[in-house]
Amino acid sequence: MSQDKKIYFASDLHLGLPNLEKSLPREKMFVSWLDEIYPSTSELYLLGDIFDFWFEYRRVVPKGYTRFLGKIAQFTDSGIPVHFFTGNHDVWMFDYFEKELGVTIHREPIVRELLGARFLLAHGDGLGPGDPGYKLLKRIFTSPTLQWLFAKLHPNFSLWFGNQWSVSSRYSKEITHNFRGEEEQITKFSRIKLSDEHFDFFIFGHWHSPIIYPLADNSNLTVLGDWLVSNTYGVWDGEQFNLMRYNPNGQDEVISSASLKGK
Ligand SMILES: [Mn+2]
Repeated sequence: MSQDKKIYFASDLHLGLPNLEKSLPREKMFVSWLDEIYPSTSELYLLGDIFDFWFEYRRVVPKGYTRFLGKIAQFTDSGIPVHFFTGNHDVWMFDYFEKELGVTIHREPIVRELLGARFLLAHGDGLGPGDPGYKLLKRIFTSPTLQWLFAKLHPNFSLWFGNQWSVSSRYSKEITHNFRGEEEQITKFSRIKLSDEHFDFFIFGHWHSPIIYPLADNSNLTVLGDWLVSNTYGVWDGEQFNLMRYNPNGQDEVISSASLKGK
């Protein structure tokens, strides 16, 4: 890898799961990873489900996460762009993080040219053909009316309720999802995109199984994994994309890599 600055990708921290106390060691580990990458980071992408449940009121936000939020502020205050994607668990991040932390929030997949390669980045839920039930649920969750009504609830109740809902939702139970290759919605989605235009890398969170899956000779799909079991992240230096496992006590382990090939 070159010594130049790199772009880092991580997702599915699920901070707060199952409660603040038990999530604290995970938060501290993630912050120590952020400390390690800080000197070499040119940009940081967090691809969703950062929080297991998040809902912000106009004047009130959930307790906790101060170490994580402070570290993110250190990145943005020193001019490193940080991107938050909303996941299916933290779809209700409104403008607090943009105003307070200076991060950019993305609610839809984005296309980016990063150090000479074309990326499509998304959390990964509700993409591709099919799954009408989930897509309907997502429409309900993003409805301004429902959000307005939810904000009328007392925070002690709404945040308790949201946390209960989140812990019992199917994605918390299915922590280790086995990637099923061509069967996956994100694979189908990526292939449809790829038939229109070229992408070197598709990067997703959501599925909690760290993998680089080749779509074509010069195009790869990555699922970043999570910080509940895998502690994995992606790093791109302009030549090679590595999927890595963070080791707080030594060298990080390379799980899989893909290099940029001629288009
Ligand atoms: Mn998740």
